[in-house]
Formats: sequence, C-alpha cells, structure tokens
Amino acid sequence: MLAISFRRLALLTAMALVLAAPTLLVARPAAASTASAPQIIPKPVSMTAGHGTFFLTPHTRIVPSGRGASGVAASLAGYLRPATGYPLQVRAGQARPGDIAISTRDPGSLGDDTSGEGYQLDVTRGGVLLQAPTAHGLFDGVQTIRQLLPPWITSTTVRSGPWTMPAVHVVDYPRYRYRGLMLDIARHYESPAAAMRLLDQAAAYKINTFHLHLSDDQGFRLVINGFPNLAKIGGQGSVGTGGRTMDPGGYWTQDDYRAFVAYAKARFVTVVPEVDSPGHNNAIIMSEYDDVANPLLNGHPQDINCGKNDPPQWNYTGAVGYSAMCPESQNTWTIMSAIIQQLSELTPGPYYHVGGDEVPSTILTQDRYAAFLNTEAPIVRAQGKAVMGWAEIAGQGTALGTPTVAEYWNPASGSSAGTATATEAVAKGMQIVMAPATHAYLDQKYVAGSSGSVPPSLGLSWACSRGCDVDQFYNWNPGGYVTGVTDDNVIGVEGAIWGETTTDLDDVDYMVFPRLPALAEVAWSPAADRSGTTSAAYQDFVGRLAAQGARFLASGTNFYPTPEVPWRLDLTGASLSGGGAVDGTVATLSAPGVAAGDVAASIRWGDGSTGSGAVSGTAATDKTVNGLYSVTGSHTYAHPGFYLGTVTATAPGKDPATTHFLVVVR
Ligand code: TNX
Repeated sequence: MLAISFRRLALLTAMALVLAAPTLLVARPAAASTASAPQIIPKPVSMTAGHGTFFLTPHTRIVPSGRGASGVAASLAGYLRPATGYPLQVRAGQARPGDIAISTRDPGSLGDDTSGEGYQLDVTRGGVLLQAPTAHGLFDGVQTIRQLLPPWITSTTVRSGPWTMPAVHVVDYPRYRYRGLMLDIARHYESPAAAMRLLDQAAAYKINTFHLHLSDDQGFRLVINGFPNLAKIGGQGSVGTGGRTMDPGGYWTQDDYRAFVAYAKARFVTVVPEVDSPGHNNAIIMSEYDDVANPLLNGHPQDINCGKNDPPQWNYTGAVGYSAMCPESQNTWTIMSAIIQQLSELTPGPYYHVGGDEVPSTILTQDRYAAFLNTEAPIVRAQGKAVMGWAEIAGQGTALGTPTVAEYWNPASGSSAGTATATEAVAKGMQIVMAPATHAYLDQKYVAGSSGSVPPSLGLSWACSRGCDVDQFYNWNPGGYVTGVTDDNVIGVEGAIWGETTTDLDDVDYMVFPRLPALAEVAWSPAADRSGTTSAAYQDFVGRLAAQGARFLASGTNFYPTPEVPWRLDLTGASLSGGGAVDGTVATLSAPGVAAGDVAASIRWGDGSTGSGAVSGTAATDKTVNGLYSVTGSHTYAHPGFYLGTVTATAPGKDPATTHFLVVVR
C-alpha cells in the first residue's frame, strides 16, 4: 500500500514533470514543459531571448548579496513557495548552479536610468542572476521573474509545475517615477486587508504608489486622536446606505493604517494619504458640527460649515459639490491641522494629498477657495510633506510653494478649455500626475451607452459615455496629452478606483483588472506609438495581457474578461491516486470569458486508453472570479504503478491547451 498525502503527491508530480521535461520537450514542443516566450507587463526597456530553459526545482535556493538584497530575496521566496511547495531557502554566499542570485550592485547597463528602480535580469539554463543598484530595483526585477514563470505561480495552493523560465536577458527601468493607484475607501469602506490585497496585485505590475482617498462626503475612515467623532460618526456611512442600515461603513484605527504603511513599504510602495478639502467633506462637517464639548474646539464648531445646507445633512447619493469647510473658521484649522499632523506622522512618504477638487463658486468663491488652500499648504509643508492635490489647486489665487504636485483628472486633451487646470499648474511650476478620467478612471464602465452597460451593476459612465475598455487605458501619452504639459512636467500616472458603486474587493478587482496593467505599461515602459487599436504596440500588449488571465484566476483576482483581449486557455495538471479505479480532478483550466459548456476536454490516461473530461466551474458574473474550471475524469487501471496522463482542452476560436498529470495506482 502506498500511503501518500496530497501535498507529497503534488511535489512528486512536480518532480516527475521536471524529470520528464527534457524528454517531453523534444517529443512535444507544445507541451506544458516548454517555457513559453516572455509575456511581461509592463514591457521591459529591452529584452533579448537566450537559449534553453531554467528549471526552478525543489533544490533551487535564493542567494542574496549586497544591501537590502536579503529582504527582496525573502519576498521572492514568499511569492514562489505557495504554488511550488518548494522550500526555496534564502542563503547568503556563493550561488550554485540552479540557484537564483539577487545582488544589489550596479550592472553597468542602466545608463539612462535616473529613477533608482532599474535592474538587469539574466536567466540561463544554469541559473538566474538579478542585479540592481537598489533594493527597489531588485523588487521590480522580482516582479519580472514572477511573470517569466508559468501563470499558475500566482496560485495560493500547490500546483504541479514544471516551473520553467525561458532564457532571457532583460535591462529595464521606468519611464515615470510615480506610478500610482488610488483607492477610494470613503464612498464604500474597504478593510485594511482588502487594501493590502489590492496593493499586492498592483505591485505585481510595478505600481509604486498607493493613494488612499480616506475622506469624502459619505465617509471618514481613520481614527484621529482628539476628534473621535470623525471615525465614530463620519465612519458610519456609505453611498446608497439609505440610513446606514444596509452598509454600515467602517474605519481604520491608526494601528491599521500603520500596518498598511508597513505592508506597502515592504513592497516598495509609497502611500499617499488624502483627506479631501475644502469640499467633498460632508462627513467631517457632520461629525464635528455638534462637537460643542470638544475641548480642542472653541465651543461653536458650527462655524466650520460653509456647505449648501445649514444645519448640514447626510446625503448618501453620489452627489458632489454641496459641502465645504469655511476657511475663516478657527475650528476648521484645529480639525484640519490635527488630521494633517497625525496622517503625516503616520506616513513615511513625501506627499500629503489635500484633495481640492470640485468646489463650486456658489459654495466658496475662488478667493475663499484659494485662501483655504493657501492656509492648508504651509501646515502640510511644516510636517515635511509636499502638497499634492487635484489639479484645481492650481487655480487663480493659490500659492502653495514648491514642490507641489497637481493631479490632472479632467478628460479634456490638447488645448481645449478643460485643460486649463493642467496648464495653470505647469505655469505655477507644479509637477503633474496624469489621471485623465477617460484613460485612468477605473470606476468607469467598460462598455456603456448604446452598446449596453458593462458591467451591469458596477461603475459610472460620466467620463466614458461609450465605455472605456483596455484600449482606452493603453492608447494615450501622458507627456503629450495636454498641449504644453510634457515629460518635463509629468512625473507619472495614476489610476483611480472611485467607490460609489463598488462594495467589496471583488467589485474593485473587476473594475481594476485588466485595465490597470495597461496603465502600468503606459507609466513604466518607454514611449511608443500608442495611437489606436491597430498599432503594433497595442496588438503586442493585448497578446501579453491574454497571458495574464490565468495569473488573475490562479490568484483569485476577479477581472472583466473583455472581448478586446484574445484570452487563451491555460491548463495545469493535478494528481490522482487510487487502487485501480481513479476518479477526480485531472487538471485546472483557465478560460477567461469562455463558458464551461463551450470547453471540450480529452484525457489520455497514460496506459494507452483515452476518454473525455468533464468541465465544471462558476459561471461568469461581475461579482465572482470566473472562468476557472476543473477538468475531472475517471478511469480504471489494470496494473499498479505511476502513470503520466495528458489533458487537452479546446474551445471555439482558441488554441488548444495541454498539460500532464500524475496518477499513482496502488
Ligand atoms: C470625480 S475627479 C471625482 C470623484 C468621483 C469620481 C467618480 C475628482 C477629483 N472627483 O469625487 O468619485 O468623479 O468617477
């Protein structure tokens, strides 16, 4: 009798496949054992294919050298252990054949890189060498290593491999130093765990900045010492709560925030906190308006309210432009100073985002709006932070000091009227982060208007009346979008996932993926002709994006399987055991956008007999991860032993996918 645990079996399969791989490679070039061509997003600056394949094996070690390398080596091991089940020991010293060496040293090939994020990666049959002048560069290189491995490497459970990488020489560094993602946890609460998960998913595409929109009309999401009402009262609402019973909101403690910042730091991600002001802050006003007994306030906090309603009222719709804090109120500055000081102390990064968007002149005149920001900016600078804000902060009358970063969100391009905020910002010497809503707003529907409404229950369409799909996020140039705003001014790009319609991380994921990888490439990769769907760059990109489908699915990341992407079938073999008769899952299939009923699976059992597999799994919705299927089958073997089976999946319009599985017959 063979007593064998599932985990052990998976390891055995992996080893059997690794051992069998060289033979299979000769026998069947299309088999899963062949390392497929690199499909890296964002596209590296330069990449040269080498000869042969590197096999990650149970003996592979990760060998760090130089400053900060051991932390990155530990990260790499952490990324690769769950799916491989290998020990992947991190050991300083001399790298042996088959190891991954990670070294903070200047490879001498990064001449044009001024970001400190460049790296050089050499994968050969004999080993892997990653070199970068900084640990951050190594971390970026680690993301490339992950994408050179088969997609199932993102799985949180052990998969069978084989874990191959094609031989390749990569020299890479970013176009922009600010590559951001904004998450709005004010319109709907998201937990620190959800935000961490999203940050991780984004860091895989070399996103290095996470902007947290912590406060808006409907919610304030962080405990501020001295002002407990902000979290207790301000934290209770959400968009569409109808009296706060359906969706009770929530808030982060300062320890939660600290843990998030530490989590980000370990992934070389800078956190940018935002408490929107002077508008978009009904939650602050509702929390503090009646806080007459607060010893930090002067007994009449009602004077903070310059909004449309007095007394203020909760408004849980997505309406904007009705709230504002008064620049003349001493209480306003007592509250805002506490927020700015505490958030600045909690945040190691260089920026504090003041918001500054969408305050109609009927609520605050331009003079009073400018006065507000001119008072706020020195408070921010006194905390050692640079002021960042939505590009309205460049408007008439503001003088915010340098450096100041303006985030341009208006969809207007060229020299049309709506571009004024960007050109005013440049005229005031501000740096620019580009987030034009038609190319960077991840809350916009994929397809809308007359073509339908995709997805049905999520997303807004104000910036994208016909929808904004992957092509829209890919085909634009941040340094040429607004006339007069060039790469001399633009420090980067940010995608924004606003929270009016997204209630949980599955919703957020669905809107963010697969569009964020497009933005990540725009932000990282060298400028290219990204003028439309027929460009070589776009065609190449959607091909690489297709390879991300199985990565999303294996990691449990929800996404929209947009018809713009030629999604492919990907299989990974499982392991089976039994006494003669075996019955169960032979493989897991990734088939984005393909219904289970449209997939056919055939099985060769490894003893000369063939059969068909049953394909089952969750149907596509916008709420659940979909397109991840199990292929099951049953067979009776005549003799005990080890058998190497083969599964092939086909679907209309797709290339077939094939993988192997191991059967242990007792
Ligand atoms: C505009 S653009 C906003 C947000 C909304 C978003 C919805 C900007 C700085 N503000 O308040 O959530 O549109 O798409």
